[in-house]
Amino acid sequence: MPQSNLTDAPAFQALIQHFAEAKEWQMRTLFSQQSDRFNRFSIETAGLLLDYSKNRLNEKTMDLLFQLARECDLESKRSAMFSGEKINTTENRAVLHTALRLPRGASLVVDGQDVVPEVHAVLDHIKAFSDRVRSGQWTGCTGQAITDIVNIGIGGSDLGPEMTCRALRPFVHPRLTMHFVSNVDGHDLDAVLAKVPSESTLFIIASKTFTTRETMMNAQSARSWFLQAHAEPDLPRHFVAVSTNTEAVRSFGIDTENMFPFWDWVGGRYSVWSAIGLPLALAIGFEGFSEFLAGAHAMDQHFQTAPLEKNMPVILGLIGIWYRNFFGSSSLSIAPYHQDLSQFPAYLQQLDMESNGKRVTAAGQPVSTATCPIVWGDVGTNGQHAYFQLLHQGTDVTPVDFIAALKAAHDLEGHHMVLLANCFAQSEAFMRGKTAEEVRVEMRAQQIPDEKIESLLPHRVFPGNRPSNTILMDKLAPSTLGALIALYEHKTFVQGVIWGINSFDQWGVELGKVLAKNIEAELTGAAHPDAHDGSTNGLIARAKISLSE
Ligand code: G6Q
Repeated sequence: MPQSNLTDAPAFQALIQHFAEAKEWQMRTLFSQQSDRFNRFSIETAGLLLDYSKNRLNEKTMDLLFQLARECDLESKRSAMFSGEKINTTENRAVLHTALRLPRGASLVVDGQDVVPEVHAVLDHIKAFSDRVRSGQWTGCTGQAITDIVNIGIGGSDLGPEMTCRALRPFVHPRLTMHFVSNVDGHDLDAVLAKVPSESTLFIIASKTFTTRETMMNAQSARSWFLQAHAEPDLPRHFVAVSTNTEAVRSFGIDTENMFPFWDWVGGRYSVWSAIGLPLALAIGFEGFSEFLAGAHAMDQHFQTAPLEKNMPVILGLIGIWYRNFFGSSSLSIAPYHQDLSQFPAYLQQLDMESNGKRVTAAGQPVSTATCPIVWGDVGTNGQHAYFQLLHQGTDVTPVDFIAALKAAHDLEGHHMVLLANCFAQSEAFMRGKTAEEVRVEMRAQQIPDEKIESLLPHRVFPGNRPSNTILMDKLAPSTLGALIALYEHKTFVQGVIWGINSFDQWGVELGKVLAKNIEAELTGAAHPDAHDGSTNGLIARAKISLSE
């Protein structure tokens, strides 16, 4: 039932009623009443386990949430995405990152054309190129094998390759060092150029449009830097491009033979599976990249075929709806207990907040409920020594997603057990909290006088009942990373469908691409003292004083 207002959906109304009761529940009680709660509220697929038992919900909550998903036509909207319907209506585009992970031989016809052969033609090109670079057959202009790869891109053309290359660090070719430059702030490029030898560095200019100001400026500066030491005909051995804009790539001086294309139906934040993933293929090899795609494809198949009740991305998405729209949680913390996933929270921040940070429905009407929460986080155990204070004892209830790998990729003794123990202990502490009586017993055992105990008591009590999910994998490898990213992509899709928004445009980001142009001209050229508000005029005038010194 496509309702005009989400709040009018019968299941939404039933959830409001149900929440009046559920908000009083204590998870400690739920666990003591249901000894098999872990079995009831956990699911395993595509190499990932999701334990969602430490949440303020029961079977009825989930049933109502599944009903809500059905009333929002989740199943038909899911089919529409997978079959290539133009669900990104404001840009009139299909949304087909899932087609990038289809195996060779599959078929998906969009606008009368099967896209799978094109996808695999680009993958073949990526394979041939990455094999040559990794084997040392592709050399720089002095005949040296490539030692350093610099990806220049921003947003979706940076976060995916950088996050995945970092996540799969143990799989990276030992001769290759990966670098990522995104910020127009010259300190970013300058720091990388200071480290890399021009004769053995390969630059990848990654931009879907090949017009993004930051990327083009960094690319031009990298080109000038290169030409200080080498000649123009040497450029093609050191600069390749990933783009949809052949003309702009050619006029930059890149041989279009070394251009890796993708398509308008691949959104920036969903593009790591396309040629935008070239740095990852170079770093871990094409076989590893194929496993990464296969991991995501396994999650796609699960999402596409499993009933809602046994569907991991659906469950994860609906739990998020429960906290956002009923408990009023305005943020979601991502806590990977894995150093190599240090960029994963930032990656999810873009995926989720750029997709679902919307205030009107796909039909252009104001939404009737809150939409995307703020997504943030950092690796454990580091976060425990910083902002976890607020998560334990602050005034807001912030749901947390814990992510951990059961096996480590190092053999340093003891570390991994300590890491895992901390991960599990934190989710337990969020759930249980610590009652006044438990604090008293603990302090008495430490021989602390009663008077002192009572004065410290309010500070040492933990309310608990704070929800979390835990996602476990055997080890962080190309296939599990692929499945993990796809899990969150589909979770984002599920929530976008419930909120009735277009998760695949980004007009707020487009605005940023044009806003600075006028001010840039004013900073470097003639001032227009009255062009802006008083504050902006004042800042421009003050900057010009320093810039002219
Ligand atoms: C992603 C966004 C945005 C985009 C960048 C880079 O979904 O649209 O982050 O990826 O602005 O754009 P180009 O690849 O066109 O340079």
